[in-house]
Amino acid sequence: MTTSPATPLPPDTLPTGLLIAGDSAKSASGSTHQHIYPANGRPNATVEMAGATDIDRAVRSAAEAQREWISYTPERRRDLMIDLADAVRADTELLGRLNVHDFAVPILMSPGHAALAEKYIRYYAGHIDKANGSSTPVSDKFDINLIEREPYGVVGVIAPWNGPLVVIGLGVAAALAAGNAVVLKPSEYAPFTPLRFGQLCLDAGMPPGLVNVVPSGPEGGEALVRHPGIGKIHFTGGGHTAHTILAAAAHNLTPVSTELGGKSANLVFADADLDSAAQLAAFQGPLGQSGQSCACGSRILVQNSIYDRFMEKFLAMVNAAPIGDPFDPQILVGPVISQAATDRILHTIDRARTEGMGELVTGGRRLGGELAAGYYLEPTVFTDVDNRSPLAREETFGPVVSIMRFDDEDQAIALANDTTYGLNAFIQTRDLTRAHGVARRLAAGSVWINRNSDLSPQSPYGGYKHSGTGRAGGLEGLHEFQQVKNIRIAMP
Ligand code: TXE
Repeated sequence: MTTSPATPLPPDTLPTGLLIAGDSAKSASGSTHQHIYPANGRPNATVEMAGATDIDRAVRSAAEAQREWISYTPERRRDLMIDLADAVRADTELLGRLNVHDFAVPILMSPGHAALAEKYIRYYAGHIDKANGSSTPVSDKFDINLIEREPYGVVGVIAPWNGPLVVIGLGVAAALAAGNAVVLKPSEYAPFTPLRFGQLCLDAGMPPGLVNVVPSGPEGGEALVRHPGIGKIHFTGGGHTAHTILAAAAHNLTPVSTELGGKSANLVFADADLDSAAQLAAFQGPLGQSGQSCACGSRILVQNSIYDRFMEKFLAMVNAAPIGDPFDPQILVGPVISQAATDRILHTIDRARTEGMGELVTGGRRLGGELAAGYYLEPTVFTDVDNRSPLAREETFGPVVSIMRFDDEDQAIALANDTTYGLNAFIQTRDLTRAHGVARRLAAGSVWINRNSDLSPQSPYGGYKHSGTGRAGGLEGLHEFQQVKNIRIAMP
C-alpha cells in the first residue's frame, strides 16, 4: 500500500475519445458528457458519447476483427490474452488512479479492481487451448456425433459505473476467450478505465477492433442492444434498465445475460466470532464502496442472544471508518457517485424515518465542511427494520443498511429469502454443519460463509430471481459467450 497519497492525474491525461477500430474518435453526433468527479463535484473531463452511428461503426469493426481473431490458432489467442494480462498487471497503478477518477472508489481498494481483472484475463486465457466440445454415441452406431461450442461473433458488454474493471474481467475476458469480438459500452459515469483497457488490448497486439470501447448513456446502449450485428448482450446494471434492455433485445431476439442488483442478507449467528462478524458486516455493508456494490450486505440479520454485543462492535466500526479524499490511502469510505444519487439516498433515509420503517441509530446526513463539495453521506444504520418496508425491499445502492433480529435458523432463512432479489448471502457462524445446511436453503447465487464477497475467476457469479439471469465467471461464464452446434456424420 502506498504511504503518500496517490495524486490525481492531470485532467488532460484522462482518456476521453471513443475507441473504435484501434483509433480514438469523436462522437459522430458531437454528443459529449461532462464527467463530474464525485469527491468534489467538479468536472474531470469532457468525454465523447457514442450514438447510433458510432455504435454501428464499432460493431462492423468488431465483426471484421473477430474473423481475424478466430483465424488465429488457440495457442496464439491464448498467448495474446496472457500478454494482455501482463499489460494490465504492469498498468495497475495507472488503472487504479483512473478508477478513482471514474467513480471515486478509494485508492486503498482501487488497484484491487485492476488486479481482479487481470486474474480473470489470465484465467480465461488458460481455457482457450483447453476448452472443447464433446462427442457422444448415437443410435446409428457408426455415425460420428459432435457437440461443438462456437462463438457468437460480436458480443455487446454493457457495464455499470461501479466496477468497470470487474465487469471487464467477468464479461470481456470470457467473451474474448470464447472467440468473440467485444463492443464494450461503459457507463457515462465511468469511462476512463474501460478506455484505458481498450488501449491495453491494442498494446498487447490484439487486432484493432477486437475490443471497441464506446462510452455512452442509454442512447448508445439502446443502439447497441438493437444492432442486428450483435450476437449476444451481457448486461450488468440495475433491474429497471434490464427490463428496458430485454424489451429492446426482443427486437432481434438477441440473447441477453444479466447481472443485476441485490438486497443481500448477512446472517450473524450467536456462535459467530463477533469481532470478525462485525468487521465483515461493516465493510460488506455501509462502508465498502459506500454501499454502492451489488454484493452489499444491506440487510444484517442478528440472532437475539448476541444482538447487543454485536451491535456495540458493529456501530463502533461503522462510526470509526475514515471518510474523505479517495486519493488518500488512509481513507476507507469515499463519496457516492452523483448529486442525483445523493438526493435519492437522502430521500430513502428521510422516508424511512418519517414512515417508521426502522430506527435510525447512526448517520443519515450529508457530510459538510471540507467535504461539502463532494457527494459524501454518513454511513447509515437503521435497526428493527420491517422486512416488508421499502427500506428492506428496494436496493438503496448507498451507505445504508437495515438491521433485523431473529431467534432461530428457520426464522433467519425465512427473513433472508423474503426478497425479490437473490444475488448474495452471508453467514457468520463457527458451526460449519449449520452453515452448510443454511447455505443450501438460501435463495442466492453466491453464499459467503465467514468471508466477504471476494470474487474468484474459478467461480460462477450471478443471481437468483430479480438479481439476474445467467452466470459470469468460471466455466459457466465462458459458456455464456458460446453457442452450441451438433454435427453428425454418417460413416460409409
Ligand atoms: O446501472 P444502470 P448503474 C447493479 C447495481 C445497481 C446498478 C448500478 O446493483 O443496481 O448496477 O449501476 C447502461 N439500453 N450492479 O447505475 O443505470 C448505462 O449507460 C442500454 C450489479 O450504472 O442500470 C450503463 O452503462 N444500456 C452488478 C449500464 O446500462 C443502458 C455489479 C448500467 O446502468 C440503458 C455492479 C438502455 N436503455 C452493479 N440505460 C452485478 N450483479 O455483478 C442505461 N444503460
